[in-house]
Amino acid sequence: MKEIFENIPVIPYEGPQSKNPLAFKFYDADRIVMGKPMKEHLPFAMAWWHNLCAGGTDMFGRDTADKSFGAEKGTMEHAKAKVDAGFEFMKKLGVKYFCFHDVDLVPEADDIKETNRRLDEISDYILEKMQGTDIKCLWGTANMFGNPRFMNGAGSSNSADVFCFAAAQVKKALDITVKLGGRGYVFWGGREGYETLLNTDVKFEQENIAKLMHLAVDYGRSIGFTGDFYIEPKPKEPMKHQYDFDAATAIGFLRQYGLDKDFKMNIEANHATLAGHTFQHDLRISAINGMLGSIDANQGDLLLGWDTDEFPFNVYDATMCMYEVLKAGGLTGGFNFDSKTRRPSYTMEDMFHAYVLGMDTFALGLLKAAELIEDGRIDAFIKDRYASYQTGIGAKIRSGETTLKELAAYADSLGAPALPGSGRQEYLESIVNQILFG
Ligand code: XUL
Ligand code: CO
Repeated sequence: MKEIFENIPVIPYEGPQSKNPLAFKFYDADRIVMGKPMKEHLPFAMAWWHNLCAGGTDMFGRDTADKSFGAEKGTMEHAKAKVDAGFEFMKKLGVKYFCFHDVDLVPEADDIKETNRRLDEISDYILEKMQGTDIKCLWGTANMFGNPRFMNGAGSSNSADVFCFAAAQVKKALDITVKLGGRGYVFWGGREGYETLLNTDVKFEQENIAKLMHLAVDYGRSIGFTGDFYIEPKPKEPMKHQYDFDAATAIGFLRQYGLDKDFKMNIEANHATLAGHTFQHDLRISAINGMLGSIDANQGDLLLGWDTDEFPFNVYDATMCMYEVLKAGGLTGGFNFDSKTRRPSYTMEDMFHAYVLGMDTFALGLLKAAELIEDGRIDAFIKDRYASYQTGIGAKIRSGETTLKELAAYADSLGAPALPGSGRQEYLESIVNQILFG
């Protein structure tokens, strides 16, 4: 078969001194880090939508990038050309997973039965392509936000008919995910939120979202899906207020509706920052609740207030992300580049440069996070910071063997309490810099 990315070779690892734009400087797939090869720490995935579909259209202008891959857009030939392009792309980069929305794979027809027939056809083709490779599906999802019928949400729609369309899409997307051996299934609540409380019954809508998720779990388990379901929290955009605001909110929702055994979080960096958190914060909240499942790897721009989906470039953030991931014992999911090249980066080469950047950023993050952990100063500091709970009154508080009365008497006996130990933030930040650049 003729190559689509004709001038692009298989991307080699050449090391930090290399000036070759089409080589990895830090991502060395087989290098062992903390007992495991990098490629196992970093199961990277290609996002079908950004990489194979998005051409750079924004509110003010049309596509700059040509993603026709030699076929006429809107046809099944084009859908297949995207599969060809995607597999060539992943092979050349050593990316082992992909993620998709149903309508990334095929053009949506007017009739859902025809869309589903197209999905059957394309998933047969993808399965064929997967054979003889070690490329797998990380997760699938249904796009329940693009079609005008979802203007008021999917599970949260005021229309029961729309709810049924959402259910039909989830069912089919689950079928395809299972057919392709996907590790997970994502719910990103695209329009599951509201614009104004003047027309919205929040409780009713949230109950319905939970119902849709329960129906999905029941169906998924009945067809042999053993992976994790994920909620991908996001506070806003496209809706003014989205129900899955952040990890803490989504985890509370899952527990409230009895979904916490089947669901974990898919944390996207740019969504966490839109919620006013750091990426690391939402990873930590997920991890301490046993719900760190998967990651949408990208970054936002703090000067802009929207979901810019940039390729990860910030090594501090990647380091702190990998610090959380290593501490959590790894991901059951992976690192999906839910990232797009900037609109003026419109060539095929740019697609590769972007993945080289993203993969190298996370490889660096992994190396530096491992060094931080092996260095031990941060862990030792944190342990020491809470040392007053190891013995005496502190130990009694932890073990629950005390009363408010006893604590008050203890405070009385102290008179004026000593200040707690210094937080030493500047010292700790200098350790991070030393490890990053020393
Ligand atoms: C949107 C977003 C989605 C989800 C999947 O902000 O992140 O692409 O990852 O629906
Ligand atoms: Co995402």
